[in-house]
Amino acid sequence: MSVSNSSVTVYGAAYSVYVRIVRIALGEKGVSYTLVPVDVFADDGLPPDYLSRQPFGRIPAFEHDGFCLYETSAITRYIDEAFSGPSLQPPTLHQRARMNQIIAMLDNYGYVPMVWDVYVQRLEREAVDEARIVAGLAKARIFMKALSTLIGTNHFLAGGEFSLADCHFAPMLDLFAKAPDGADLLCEFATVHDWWERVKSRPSIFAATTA
Ligand SMILES: N[C@@H](CCC(=O)N[C@@H](CS)C(=O)NCC(=O)O)C(=O)O
Repeated sequence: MSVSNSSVTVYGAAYSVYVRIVRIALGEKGVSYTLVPVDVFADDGLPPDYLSRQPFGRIPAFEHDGFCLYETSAITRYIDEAFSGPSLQPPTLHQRARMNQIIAMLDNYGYVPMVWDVYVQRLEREAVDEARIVAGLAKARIFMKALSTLIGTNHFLAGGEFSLADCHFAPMLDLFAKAPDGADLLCEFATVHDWWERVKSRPSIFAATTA
């Protein structure tokens, strides 16, 4: 189905990994949208009505012509299917399964070690918890090894075309590689390193990660 993109709204903050994932998917599809600022870490808390959009208090939330949605994986699949433009889900059953596997791995095993344990601790905290960084790097190494195996000789994460898995990983790796510890670990995994070199200046990724 392809429907009008007359009114698309993303609720969240430009710094957020998960908001960036949604913005990359919208960028790939060429969909214009409004970003309504919601700072989930603001001292005065969330806007009073925000929990009606996202009951768990996370960002992003999404609305398209009155249809409201939360959970980034659901949002990006909706974006891919609702709007015309290049498909962000691979054509074959096995590649789609691989894409979904990588997205689940990122949510469950990649995000916290790479972003919270390494990037945030190293670059966003005055009192750095070195033990947490060491533990995060160990988990990130397991993740990178598993991901390298899955990428194999693919040009993109789930096959020959850019997919929702690439949208999902880019903002996490962008932050991870900003930390010197993360950049060093990335250099140990040539497959992932080379993928990042290929995609990091892609317009949708560059726009979302420098916003
Ligand atoms: N399962 C959510 C996760 C979103 C998420 O964790 N967003 C972060 C910002 S990148 C957040 O809202 N964190 C607030 C918190 O942990 O309290 C999704 O897929 O949308």
